[in-house]
Amino acid sequence: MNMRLLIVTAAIVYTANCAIKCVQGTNGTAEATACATASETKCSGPKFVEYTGLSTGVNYACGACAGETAGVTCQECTGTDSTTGCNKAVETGADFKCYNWSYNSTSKAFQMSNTTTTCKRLKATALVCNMPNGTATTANYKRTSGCGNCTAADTHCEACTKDSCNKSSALRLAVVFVPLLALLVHLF
Ligand SMILES: *[C@@H]1O[C@H](CO)[C@@H](O)[C@H](O)[C@H]1NC(C)=O
Ligand SMILES: *[C@@H]1O[C@H](CO)[C@@H](O)[C@H](O)[C@H]1NC(C)=O
Ligand SMILES: *[C@@H]1O[C@H](CO)[C@@H](O)[C@H](O)[C@H]1NC(C)=O
Ligand SMILES: *[C@@H]1O[C@H](CO)[C@@H](O)[C@H](O)[C@H]1NC(C)=O
Ligand SMILES: *[C@@H]1O[C@H](CO)[C@@H](O)[C@H](O)[C@H]1NC(C)=O
Ligand SMILES: *[C@@H]1O[C@H](CO)[C@@H](O)[C@H](O)[C@H]1NC(C)=O
Ligand SMILES: CC(=O)N[C@H]1CO[C@H](CO)[C@@H](O)[C@@H]1O
Repeated sequence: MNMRLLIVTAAIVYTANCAIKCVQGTNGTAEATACATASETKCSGPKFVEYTGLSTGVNYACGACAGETAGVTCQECTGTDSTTGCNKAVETGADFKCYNWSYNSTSKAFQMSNTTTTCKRLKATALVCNMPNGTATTANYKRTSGCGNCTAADTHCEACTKDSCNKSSALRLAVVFVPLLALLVHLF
């Protein structure tokens, strides 16, 4: 066998084995493994939406996002032969909680949800809750979730940066006044 033939043969063998590696499975825990189809160029997986979390029902897989336009619940990337996988599970920061606010058309005012919602974030993302301000209407506060920042469209919106911080001011006043009242009652 001459040298040139050897190189060509080696190149063919190399190309044949050169399938990209993607994380595969229902969760992102597995190491990336070689794709069954050698011509595959993309990996895909569930999309992480800031403050909402990972989309459900989308698998980690070889190939482009199936059945939908990439970017809604699924995201794709260009594969390599690294066992890390370009579609590896994202690193998240600690969950936090916020109250939702919804408009009550009977009382004509925004009211706070009785329970908090768990908010999800990426590792480097700040903790933020939002709430309508005192003069907000459905036209200028359109958020349905208290998790995350105010958007530019929500002009009558305030944000705060502590866990469960976006409580109603009525509740806050009660917290301040009850001990004060108790003190006054005690004094007189
Ligand atoms: C992820 O999926 C694998 C394979 O289905 C399973 O063995 C493993 O327990 C799962 N891990 C988690 C954290 O759900
Ligand atoms: C809306 O406000 C009315 C009047 O204050 C109250 O009776 C009703 O329970 C509120 N609705 C909800 C869903 O909280
Ligand atoms: C919170 O709970 C009260 C009492 O159970 C109820 O009247 C009110 O409608 C609830 N608020 C919301 C936003 O669901
Ligand atoms: C709510 O925000 C708007 C826009 O910044 C402002 O004009 C309005 O005074 C605010 N209302 C309250 C009660 O802070
Ligand atoms: C808050 O809003 C989010 C998004 O609309 C929803 O998924 C969640 O169930 C709500 N939580 C509460 C406590 O109402
Ligand atoms: C959201 O709010 C946080 C905390 O104030 C801030 O650090 C971050 O830049 C804001 N993000 C956007 C997209 O405005
Ligand atoms: C209880 C509490 O801290 N509520 C906060 C909710 O968010 C608004 C907007 O920043 C703050 O002003 C409130 O203090």
